Amino acid sequence: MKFNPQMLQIYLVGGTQDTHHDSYEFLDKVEEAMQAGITAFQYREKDSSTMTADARLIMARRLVEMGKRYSIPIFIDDDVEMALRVGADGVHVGQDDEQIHQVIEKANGKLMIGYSCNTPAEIKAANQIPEVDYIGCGPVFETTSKQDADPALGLTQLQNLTELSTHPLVAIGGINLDNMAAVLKTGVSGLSIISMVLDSQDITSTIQQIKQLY
Ligand code: TZP
Ligand code: MG
Repeated sequence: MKFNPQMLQIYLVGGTQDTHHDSYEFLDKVEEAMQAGITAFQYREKDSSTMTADARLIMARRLVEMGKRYSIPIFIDDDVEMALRVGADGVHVGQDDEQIHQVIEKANGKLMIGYSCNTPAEIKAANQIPEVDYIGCGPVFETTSKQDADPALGLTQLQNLTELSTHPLVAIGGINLDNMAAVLKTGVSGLSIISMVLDSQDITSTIQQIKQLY
């Protein structure tokens, strides 16, 4: 699948740690979100999770199959080998993960590339890498979904980073129904979210509300 910035509009991120380590609940919620109209999904299974490497691989394959059914791109967090193995559409790489140039080389043009940046220096460095498709930027606000999250950027700094970046940017971290419109006004291409969707009592209605921003 070829990258298009519209894919960033409603970009759901998650793993079983976001549904109390319940794989069935996780798959059901992701499927409801796909039906309701998310524009991309990233499988992010964290170390705190109880899943084995085999179980993660099986989960990734199911998500890729689900993504195909709904024509929604699937990114794998921080594991280019797994992304290639399961036929995912892309890989997302953080600053502390495998070196971006190494990931790009391994992906060999077969995967879309997302890269986390949250300082001006990181954004400028990413501007020099044409293979990067989008930048994930955050946390914008405080979040409980990432244990090693950096301090919150706030909207002004997010807007500065958006203006500095030549790649499209997706905002992440603490985005909810009350602040999402303000986040979008900074000029980002989309909203990346975990708990607003995966903790919602009504995922379909939550996604309908996000859709109305566009
Ligand atoms: N990276 C920066 S913040 C974050 C990640 C993965 C977690 C975002 O989760 P939530 O629940 O949308 O705040
Ligand atoms: Mg990572």
